[in-house]
Amino acid sequence: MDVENANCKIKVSQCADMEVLPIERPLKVDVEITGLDILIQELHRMFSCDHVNVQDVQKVMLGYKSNPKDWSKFAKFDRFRYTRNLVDAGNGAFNIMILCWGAGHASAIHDHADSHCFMKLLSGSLEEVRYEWPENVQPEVVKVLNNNKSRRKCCSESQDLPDSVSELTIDNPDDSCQTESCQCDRCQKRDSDRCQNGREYEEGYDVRDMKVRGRTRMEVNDVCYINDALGLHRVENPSHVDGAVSLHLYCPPFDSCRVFDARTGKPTEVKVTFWSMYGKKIKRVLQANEPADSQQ
Ligand code: 2CO
Ligand code: FE2
Repeated sequence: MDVENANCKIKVSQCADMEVLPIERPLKVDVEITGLDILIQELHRMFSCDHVNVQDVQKVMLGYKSNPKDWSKFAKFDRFRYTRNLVDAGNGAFNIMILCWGAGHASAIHDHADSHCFMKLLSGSLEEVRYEWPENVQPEVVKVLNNNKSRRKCCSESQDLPDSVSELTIDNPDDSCQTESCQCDRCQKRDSDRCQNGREYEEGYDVRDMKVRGRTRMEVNDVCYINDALGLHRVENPSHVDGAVSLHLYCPPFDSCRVFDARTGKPTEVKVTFWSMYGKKIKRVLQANEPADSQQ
């Protein structure tokens, strides 16, 4: 099974035979969806079946042409960060929300908690940057896929890593040196950079720069899809002036995910929250032990 036919009614790691193939060719849109309420109805109809094809969801989302009259009641912005506004709880099988991105607002690098994420741009423009998972924080689905790949080599191209090394591996910008004890020029520079960056580096998290897999500029009505097998991402409104609005569908819904430090790759579990539900702003009281910034 490939990702296009993957069943997005179930978590990504349960689609065990799914290959990591991003959907790159343009999809033919053969449906016309005449309003947001019709789109939501159609999604309810699709998700009432046991098997929901990833590509079919993308097609109906593409079939809807954004009209602010449909969604402006849900589009609530904050001055400081992007907001998540619940539109429909999808009978518990999926959820639909509108995200509002003020000028320059961005998410952290994050995963999608083993769910399928569909995203359609309704207004403005957004840049999506995809990242590889840090070497030591692979999700289950990626571990399974990687088992089939050939083992990587150490600095000397001919030298296979001894079995014990896999436990000690650290990540490295050029992706070829794997041992802590290696004394080649690149590794010596790596060690000296570590000492010079003025702070303790996190034990076990030394990717420093998360590896970028690709960038996509989204324009109004574009739809993109991501799941944990395809990597991590960060989304940003690149405009210094205009806001952006996007429509997201997550299946299954999730209320926490992991964010990743862009320098070290260290993950932190965060709760995801709503700024408004069904058009009504949420009144929230922060708990004493709750981090103030609980969005990605
Ligand atoms: N996943 C992020 C969120 O739900 C938005 S980035 O696009 O998937 O807050
Ligand atoms: Fe996301």
